[in-house]
This record gives sequence, C-alpha cells and structure tokens, in this order.
Amino acid sequence: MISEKLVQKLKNAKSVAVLTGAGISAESGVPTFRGSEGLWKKFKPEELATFDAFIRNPELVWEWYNYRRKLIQEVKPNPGHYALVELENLVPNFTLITQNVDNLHRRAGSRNIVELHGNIEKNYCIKCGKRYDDVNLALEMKVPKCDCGGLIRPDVVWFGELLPVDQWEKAEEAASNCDVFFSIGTSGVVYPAASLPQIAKRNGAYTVEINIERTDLSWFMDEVIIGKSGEILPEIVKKLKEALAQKS
Ligand code: BV8
Ligand code: ZN
Repeated sequence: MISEKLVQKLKNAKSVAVLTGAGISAESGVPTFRGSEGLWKKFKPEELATFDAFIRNPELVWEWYNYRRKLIQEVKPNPGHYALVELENLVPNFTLITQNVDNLHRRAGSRNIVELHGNIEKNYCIKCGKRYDDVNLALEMKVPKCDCGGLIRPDVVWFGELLPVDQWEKAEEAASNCDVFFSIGTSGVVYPAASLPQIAKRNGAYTVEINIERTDLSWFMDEVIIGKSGEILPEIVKKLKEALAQKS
C-alpha cells in the first residue's frame, strides 16, 4: 500500500510539508464537515461559520461552537496525529499546516504547526479585543458578552474572512520549499488552503494525497493513497524507520 518510491522520497527529503483537514480527526470521533455524518449536515456553513451569521444570531453560532468545543474536550488524538509527530522527528525540516480548529495536533505533540483557520479553544471580544482563551469559561457562557458589552467570538477564520497573514505566509513558504507534500483528510474545496498542494507541485515537490476517497485535488497528485489516515500514516512511519535504519 505504501510505495517504495514514497519511502525513498521521504528518506532523502530535506523538507516535508503536510496539509491536514477534518478527515484526520474523523477517527478521533470529530465529525467532518462535508462527509455523510458531516457537521454541515445539520447546519449550513453560510448559516453559521460567517461573521454575518454571528451578528444576526450570536447565541445560535456561540451554541454551535460550544457544542463543538464540548465534543473536542471528550475526544483525543488518534494514531494519525501521533504518526505525524513521529514524522516530524524523522525528517530534517517539517511543517504541519492544518485547516482544523480542534487543537488535536498540538495535543498529540506536534511542534511546528500552522493553524490556517484558527483555534476553537480561543475567543476574543469584537469590540475591545479582550482575549477569552479559557475554554471552560467559554463553555459556561450562554450569551457571548464581554465585560465591555461587546460580543465575544471564536478565534477562527469564517467564510469571507482573511486567513491570518503570518500563518498563510508560513504555509505558502513551506509548500513552496518542500521535497514531499502530503494532503491528508481534506476534501480540497476550501480556498486558499486547497491551493497549497498545487503550489507544492508547481515548485517540484512529490505530492501525496491520503483520503478515504478521491477528491477535487486527486487528479494532479503524484500519488493517491486511498484509506484511513489513522492506519496509513503509522504504516508510512514504520517503512521510513526501516529505510533509515538501512542507511546508517
Ligand atoms: C477567503 C473555520 C479571501 C471555522 C473554515 C468560490 C470559489 C472559490 C473560493 C470561494 C468561492 N466563494 C467563496 C470562496 C472563498 C471561501 C471558500 O473557499 N469557499 C468554499 C466553500 C468554496 N474561502 C474563504 O472564505 C476563506 N477566506 O477566501 O478570504 C478574502 C479576500 C478578500 C477579502 C476577504 C476575504 C476562509 C475559509 C475558511 C473558512 N473556515 N473553518 C470553523 O471550523 O467553524 S472552513 C472549514 O472547512 C474547516 O476549517 C475545514 O477544515 C475546512 C475544509 O474542510 P475539510 O477540512 O476538507 O473537511 P471536509 O469535511 O470538507 O473533508 C473531510 C475529508 O476527509 C473528506 O475528503 C473525507 O473523504 C476525508 N476523510 C474522512 N475520514 C477520513 C478521511 N480521510 C482520511 N482518513 C479518514 N479516516
Ligand atoms: Zn470587550
């Protein structure tokens, strides 16, 4: 299932970049956005993950984020998250770019993380900017109101909002300068994140997709591995360790 070519590319790679989406957290029990049991099934993105939706109905949007925060508190990283921590330790230069806001990569121990769409455990007041990063405080709040009377919002990137410039630049830089680029557990429909695999490809990286089904990005990837990231990633790490042991 894991090609010898990929193992050789990883063994000789100076720099590896990874883009993850909701699919890598699916085996932890976090619903994906667009899959069958997707989060968006019950709600539509335009209704909830936008600033206008929040201003129109702050309690509904806040309740949706608290539902997701509670869910994330009850789950834990899965073997896919941990395999990426090991991969980070096996290659000279590693950047983990995630679209996920669930903080599971950090909880698994990944170090060089780029959070393109923010972090659901962080919040701030839209009026005075005061931070409310204590997730338990957020969970207690029914109505997201700051001491100053302003609305408190989750520190995530909503549709129509710009990604944090520093995070985007780090992601673009990593994708442009890597030898191997993985796109893992993402449907590749949300931009500009979904343009990163093409940026990597254009800059000569060996591009690999890991997903349980083909996506909009599959057609240009060098390798598409169909399967669960929680099973495939540990397999890749195992084969790379064997190959590195031979080298020495
Ligand atoms: C911006 C945070 C610019 C909030 C999210 C028309 C064309 C092109 C673009 C646009 C357009 N109209 C609008 C846009 C721009 C828009 C966009 O891309 N829309 C899409 C829907 C068309 N993008 C934006 O608005 C971005 N900002 O462009 O600003 C700008 C310029 C000027 C001025 C102002 C602005 C902001 C986008 C960020 C939105 N925020 N989330 C929150 O989470 O609540 S997006 C949301 O989708 C999540 O972050 C999620 O990560 C992301 C992507 O979804 P995926 O991660 O891919 O998850 P999905 O469920 O889709 O797929 C899961 C995959 O896993 C599946 O393929 C499945 O098969 C696979 N899988 C399942 N199980 C497993 C598995 N794989 C492996 N193993 C398994 N076990
Ligand atoms: Zn305030």
